[in-house]
Amino acid sequence: PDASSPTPHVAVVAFPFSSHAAVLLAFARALAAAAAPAGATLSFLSTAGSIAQLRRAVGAELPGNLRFVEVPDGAGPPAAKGAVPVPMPRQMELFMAAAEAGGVKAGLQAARAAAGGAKVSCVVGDAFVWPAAEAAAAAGAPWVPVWTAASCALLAHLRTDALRADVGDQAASRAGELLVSHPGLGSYRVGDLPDGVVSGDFNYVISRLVHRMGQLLPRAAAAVALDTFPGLDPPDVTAALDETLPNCLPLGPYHLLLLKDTTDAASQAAGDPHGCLAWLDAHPARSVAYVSFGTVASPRPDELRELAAGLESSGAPFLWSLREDSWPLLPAGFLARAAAAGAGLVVPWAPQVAVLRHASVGAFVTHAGWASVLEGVSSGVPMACRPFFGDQQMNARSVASVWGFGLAFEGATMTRAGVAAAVGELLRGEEGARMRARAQELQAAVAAAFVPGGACRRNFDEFVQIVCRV
Ligand code: U2F
Repeated sequence: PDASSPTPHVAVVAFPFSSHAAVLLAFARALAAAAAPAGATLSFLSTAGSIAQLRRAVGAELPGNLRFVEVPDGAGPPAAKGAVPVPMPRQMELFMAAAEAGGVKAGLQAARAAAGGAKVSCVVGDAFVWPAAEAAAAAGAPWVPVWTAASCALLAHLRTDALRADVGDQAASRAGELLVSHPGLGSYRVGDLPDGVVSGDFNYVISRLVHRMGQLLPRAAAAVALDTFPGLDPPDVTAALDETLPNCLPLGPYHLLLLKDTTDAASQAAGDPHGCLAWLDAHPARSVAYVSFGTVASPRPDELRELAAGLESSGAPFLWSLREDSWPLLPAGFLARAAAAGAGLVVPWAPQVAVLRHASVGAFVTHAGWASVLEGVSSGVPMACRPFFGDQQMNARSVASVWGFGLAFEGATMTRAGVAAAVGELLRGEEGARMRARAQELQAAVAAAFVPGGACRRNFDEFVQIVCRV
């Protein structure tokens, strides 16, 4: 671009909790690289605490045209924060209240100041942070939200008012009923809907923010990035989204945007302090069960012990990413037995993307968080789902009944026998082989979408063009 014409200044607004901010930063890094030829600069807006965490995670790897800009966390000055840790839902409430009360607007002003006065020309952001829509409008910039969960969950949030009108107070008695009168949702039961849509606490911070987001998206978004790829969502889901939202761009799994192609896992294998990959190297192909429940969910102590016993009795080697505060809850002698026999490795954190791509991993026991489902399927690994909250039940339903590349634990609970049977089926069973074949089909679809000129690459190019308009 010549020096006299304005260059794009893109603000990227994060939801600074769970895995959301890290996913959005990966997205923003890909955007920064792709938008560099247009002379674009990016301001990544998050809270001070989240920025510190992200800096630790990415180290020196930030692109030169991306800078962090702080937005208020709503918790007040450090002195007022006190010694008692604030529970996560309360932190989210404080953040959203601050965002709504001008926090995003202030962030956009700070971004402008940090960029030498360059006006923000587009506001991209985690769709959760709906106050970004108003802040963008006030700044005269388009709002281009990024959805980080499944398409079917987005559909549920877009249709929340209609779903509530339909289901009323009968969510429990109608839990098994298919949602056939709601476009795109006909494969899901009332009981599969995300918490806070027709049941659960409508006042919970996430319930409120996704409800408001669903109302705003159709009229306020200029385009919407979807964390999916062509071939994954059934046609009725795609059609229902296309009908409701402007410029839906499926361009996920987002973690692949940063890679040259889907086999370029080496760049993501950095940071394996617990030696997971070396441990996997010592096991035969497709023999290991990998277990992780993401960044928030924790099984109850009794269920954790059932899972541990089930893994042991499956006879399969297992790699388990388990937060250290849960280790004391494991059955007596479990860790020692696992280590002695080389049968199991329990770590506080695993490089999950690289782990799932490792040839030794043949099964994935997961909470069905959306990033995990996508990482599993794009590695061709079948999964057993134990959903906990939010959208996880809906994702588990998709995995087991819509896509067929995995199963869901009966009664959504893990028992010793259930875990042993699920792991055995996925690694050695006939049904498991069909699930693996289905996962591998979709793995091939992801790979095709991410070659140069593939569908997701083209959609990302279109996304870049939209957000770089000045
Ligand atoms: C919330 O998701 P979570 O953070 O609980 O779960 P995921 O969406 O599956 O994301 C977890 C990420 O953390 C990574 C893993 C995923 O990218 O690779 N990870 C890792 O690298 N190593 C580990 O040892 C453990 C995890 C929410 F709970 C879900 O219901 C939503 O679907 C999701 C998206 O909105 O956000």
